[in-house]
Amino acid sequence: MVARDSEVRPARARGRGRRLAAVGLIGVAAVFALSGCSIDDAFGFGWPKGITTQAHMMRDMWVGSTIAAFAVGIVVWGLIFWCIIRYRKRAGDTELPVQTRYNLPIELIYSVVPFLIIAVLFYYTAVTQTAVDKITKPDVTVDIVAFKWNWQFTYEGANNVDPAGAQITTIGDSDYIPVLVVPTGEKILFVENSKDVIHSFWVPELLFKRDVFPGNVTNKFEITINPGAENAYVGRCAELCGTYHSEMNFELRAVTPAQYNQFLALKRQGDSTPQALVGIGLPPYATTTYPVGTCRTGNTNTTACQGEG
Ligand SMILES: [Cu+2]
Repeated sequence: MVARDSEVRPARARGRGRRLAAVGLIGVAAVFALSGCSIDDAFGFGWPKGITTQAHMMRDMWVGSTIAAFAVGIVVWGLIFWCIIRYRKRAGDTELPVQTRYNLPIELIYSVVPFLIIAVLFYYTAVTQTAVDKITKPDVTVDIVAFKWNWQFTYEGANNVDPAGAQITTIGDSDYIPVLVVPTGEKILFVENSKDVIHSFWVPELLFKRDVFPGNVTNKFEITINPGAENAYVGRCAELCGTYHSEMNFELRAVTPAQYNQFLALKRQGDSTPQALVGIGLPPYATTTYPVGTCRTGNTNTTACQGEG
C-alpha cells in the first residue's frame, strides 16, 4: 500500500500532467490559428497599431507590462494548482497538511518581490511618459483652435501666408469637415486652444488625445508619424462639449513631405484646402467621416452639399 502511494501514483500523475499540458498547448495554438491573428498581433496583447513613434513607445511599454503580469500570473496560478493537486484530500487522510506561518524568508520574498516589480514598472512608465510628452525642436507647428463645434488648423511660419496676408488656415463648419494635412517622418508640434469650453483633440490611430482648454491654458504635444503611414485618419473631439459634440470631427491626412510642401505652396497661392488637396493628387474632402450638414437636400451623406463648404 505504501509502495503504491509513493511510486505508482506519481508516475500516473506525471502522465496525466503531460497529456493536460499537450491539450493546453494545442488549445492555445488553435485559438491563434482560428482568430486569424498574426504573430505581431498576438504579441501586441490587444494593443492597437499606432502610426507614430510615440505610439510604438507606448506599445513596447504595454507589451512589457503584460509579459510581467503574465509571469506573475503563471507563478501564482502554478502555486495554486500545485497546492490543489499535491495536497488534495486522499482516502485515509485524517490530518491537514503542515500549516506554514511566520516563515521569515517566505514573508520577505513576498514583500520584496512585489516592491521590485512595482519599482521596475514605475521606472518604465516614467521613461515612456516623459518620452511621449517630450517637445523638441519641431519641423512643423500647427495651431489648433477648437470651438463649438468644429476645428481650425493654422500652419505656423512666417512664409505660410496667403496672398491676402493671412496665415494659412483650414477651418471647418457644419457642412465641411476640416482636413488637417501633415507630413510623415517629421516632428509635428500641435498647440491647442479653445474658444469656449473644454474639447479634446483625438485621432484614434495616434493612440493619443489631449484636452483643449479655454482661457489662458495652452496645451501642446508632439508626434512623428511613421513614413509609410500616409493615409486619411478620422479625428474627433473626445470631451463632451455640448449639443453637436459627436459631430465635431476632422480628418488627419498624413502625406509625404514633398506633398506637404506642395500643399503649403498651393495654399500660399490662395487655393482653398480642397483645391490644394486636389493639387497634390488627393481627394478634396474628408473620406473617413462626413459633416452633419445644414443644407437640406434630404441626403445625410452630404457629399452633395460639400461644394458649398
Ligand atoms: Cu468638443
